[in-house]
Amino acid sequence: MGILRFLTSGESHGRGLITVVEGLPAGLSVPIERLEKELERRRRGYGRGARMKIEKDHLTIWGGIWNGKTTGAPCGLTIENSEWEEWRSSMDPQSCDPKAVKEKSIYCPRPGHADLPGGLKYGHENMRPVLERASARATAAWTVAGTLARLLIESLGIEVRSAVTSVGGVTVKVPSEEEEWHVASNSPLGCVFQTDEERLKERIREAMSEGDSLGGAFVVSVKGLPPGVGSYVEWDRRLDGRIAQAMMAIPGIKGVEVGEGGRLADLPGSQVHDGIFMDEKGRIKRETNRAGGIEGGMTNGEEVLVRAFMKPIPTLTRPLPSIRLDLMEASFAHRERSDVCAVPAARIVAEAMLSWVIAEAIMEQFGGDILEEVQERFSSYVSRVGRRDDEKA
Ligand code: EPS
Repeated sequence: MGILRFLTSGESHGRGLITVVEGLPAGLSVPIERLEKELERRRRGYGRGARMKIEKDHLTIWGGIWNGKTTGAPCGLTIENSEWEEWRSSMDPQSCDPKAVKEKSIYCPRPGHADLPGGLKYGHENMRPVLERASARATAAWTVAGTLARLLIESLGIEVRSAVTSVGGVTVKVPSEEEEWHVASNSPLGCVFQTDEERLKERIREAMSEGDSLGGAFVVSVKGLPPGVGSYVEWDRRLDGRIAQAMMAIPGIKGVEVGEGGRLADLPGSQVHDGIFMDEKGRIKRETNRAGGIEGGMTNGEEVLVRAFMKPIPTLTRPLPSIRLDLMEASFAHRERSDVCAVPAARIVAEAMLSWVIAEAIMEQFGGDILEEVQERFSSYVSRVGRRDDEKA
């Protein structure tokens, strides 16, 4: 059992979502507006479906937060689904209307979705219960948990941001300076330049008109970490391994890279590793950051850079071949309201999940019951080892 943990419950078209976060220190300020802001960022982005215009993500805090601060008790939060009353007859936990259930039933699994293996695994010929849970809707609840973690690491001077790097094969400029990161973080599509944003929109419109869907890639950056967060001593303490797990858990993510990632496999060591030198004040510096801020499963004090690659959404308006499971005959995959591209939303979920992993590692290393204790332990460690990316300024 980790020091910090979270669980969620809820279906995409059920009453709503529940998040319970346990292990946060007491005394952490939790402005509900901040949680709402991250949920709003996750809803934005060109290419999302009609649902995102309807959904309000109405958030309620049930416990663990008192007078704006954590108490040390588990934090329980819910998000209501805006359309619950419309879905109630087919989604009621106790008694559904058989006619409504029939109308919403799904017998033709979508290639690329959890429908088929999930239906076989849990014995659902009508795969409605599978897609209700194997839905990107769940990531709203993850965003709540990750934002609580983010508030904790932000209180230690650690910053998380992200940018979209491609959609459907169209690549855009990756931020390199602070101001660019700021612009990309606030842009609905995660771009530095308006012209790039237009190019991505154009690509999404094209896919939409063809009844298709698109994937893409994004990068998440963490600034302000000292060297030595995570560890090399056992496989499950290695920070890059934990980051990869959290990123791969986001629906649709098929690959994760730290720093230059896979591109490093083709180069000789002399062109890969980041030379170490001392500046005029005797401080340890790096010439480059191809390692993406992680060496030996630990942060090395440079900016942590994580890239993730997302496959296109499996729900297609022009569906692929499938079979009808109840009749065992050839058919086409199920179609329903969906997004065309969820890459800009996934990068917000990735910010939250990366915050979560960093917060977990920090609580393991510097944890305490009270925020001030965590801050004191963290800052005494930082004064010993330094915080290299700060020193660049
Ligand atoms: C989703 C399909 C769409 C998305 C949904 C995930 O919802 P619906 O089927 O109700 O139109 O909008 O994403 C969210 C609800 C969300 O909050 O991200 C799917 O099939 O996974």
